[in-house]
Amino acid sequence: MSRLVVVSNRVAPIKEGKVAAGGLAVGVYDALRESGGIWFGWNGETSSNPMLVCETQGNITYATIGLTKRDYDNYYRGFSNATLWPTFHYRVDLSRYLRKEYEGYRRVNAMLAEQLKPLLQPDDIIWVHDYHLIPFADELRQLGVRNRIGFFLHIPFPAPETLTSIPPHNELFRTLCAYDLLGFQTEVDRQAFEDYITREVRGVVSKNNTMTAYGHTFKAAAYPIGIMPDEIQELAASYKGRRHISGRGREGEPRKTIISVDRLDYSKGLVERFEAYEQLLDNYPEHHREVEFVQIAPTSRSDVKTYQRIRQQLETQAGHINGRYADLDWMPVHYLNKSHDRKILMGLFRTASIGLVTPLRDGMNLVAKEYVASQDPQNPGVLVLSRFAGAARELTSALIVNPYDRMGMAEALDRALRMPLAERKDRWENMMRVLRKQNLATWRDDFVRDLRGSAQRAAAKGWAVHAL
Ligand code: GDG
Repeated sequence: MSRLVVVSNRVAPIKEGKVAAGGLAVGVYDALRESGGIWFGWNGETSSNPMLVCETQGNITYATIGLTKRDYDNYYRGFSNATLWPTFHYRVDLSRYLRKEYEGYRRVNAMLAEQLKPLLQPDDIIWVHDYHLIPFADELRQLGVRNRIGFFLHIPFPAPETLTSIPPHNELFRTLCAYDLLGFQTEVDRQAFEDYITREVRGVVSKNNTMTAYGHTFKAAAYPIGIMPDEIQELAASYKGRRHISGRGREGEPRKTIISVDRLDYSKGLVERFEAYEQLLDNYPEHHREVEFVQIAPTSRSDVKTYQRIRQQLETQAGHINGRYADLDWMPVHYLNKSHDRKILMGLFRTASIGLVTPLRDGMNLVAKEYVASQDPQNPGVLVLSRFAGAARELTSALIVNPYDRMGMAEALDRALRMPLAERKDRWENMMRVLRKQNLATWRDDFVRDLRGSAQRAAAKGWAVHAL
């Protein structure tokens, strides 16, 4: 079997047998372990003289390199996270464009391609991840690399009108067409990409998701990322450690917990969610003292200004709700910026009556899937899920809400708090079936199979499948 080379913005070596890391890292790691190969990317650090470092564990080589401060500012903080991230999440209002940052983005992609090229073998297949690395295949091609290269976009692919607000969109998406296989989270994202290709560049779409644009023929399809639901079920059930101490309600019953876990990011809809929770307390006084809301939001990208602003806003909102409603023995909102061990999180999900997952836009949202997988089959909680999360395409038995509708969300929370056991079980079983069918292994295997398949087709046609 040919080797797999995974390229991602961040590389975090995983120690054998450790399950602490998030789902994606584990899925990619498993694929690498199966076929052997390289995991290549940024080591997460800045340095004045970055050098490639290779570390081999078993059949996987971790090849990582630092970034100069200038490259970090332009490529990572700048074009990736201040232009592409907001625009792809439909927040053109938060997006900025600076030509020097785009140049830095292109420069880093070119540098990374140059660093990877000497490590490649002729029949390696290369799997590139996410929006930081759109031009990566094009840079490799310019260096003469002819291996098969696939790309998976973890975030949404927006409608063409939104994309065209990025000034160099034409050049950027021309480079995207240098891949052999493009993977999106949902059919909606794939369709948006097709719309861009047909409307903006007059590309041609043929059968089996094959497209031709800018002189390249490639395949574009949806590969929804999943989790390993049975492993999470086991992890959540085995957690015996410290739990969230929720007091007792008016009748002496334990309070019901509503839980949300997100990176602190404006795309996750935290502000709107806090407003909806306040609306629940305003509209339904019968839930006072009977319910509490736990929001875990580890900070991310804290050196980007918009992220500092949202943090301040949430602190104000949490203080405001608690100021209005808290009592000596009841704290309606618990807002925690600390990150938690994965096992603790899954344990908390299991005890929470409601998983509240309401992003304004999200490629997939693994938290929604993890909440469902953590539930006690005999007494499952209710998932309240935004229609704008990719996960809503699969988890149709959740209570689906529009995060812009504060009143609608408060009604859904009230309904979830009252939902009878039989209905909760029914919805949960439907969702577990979906999670088991389309899990992390199927996501990985489907993508890698299609990428290998395209390599075999190329070889059969006598195309060069080797690094020149
Ligand atoms: C991107 C896309 C897409 C969170 N807090 C803690 C913690 N987490 C874990 C969760 C989950 C992961 O982080 C977050 O994944 P999401 O999918 O929810 O969101 P993004 O980070 O934005 O991921 C997204 C994903 O890529 C995969 O393709 O679904 O749409 O934006 O696994 O559990 N884990 C631990 N402590 C925490 O405090 N251990």
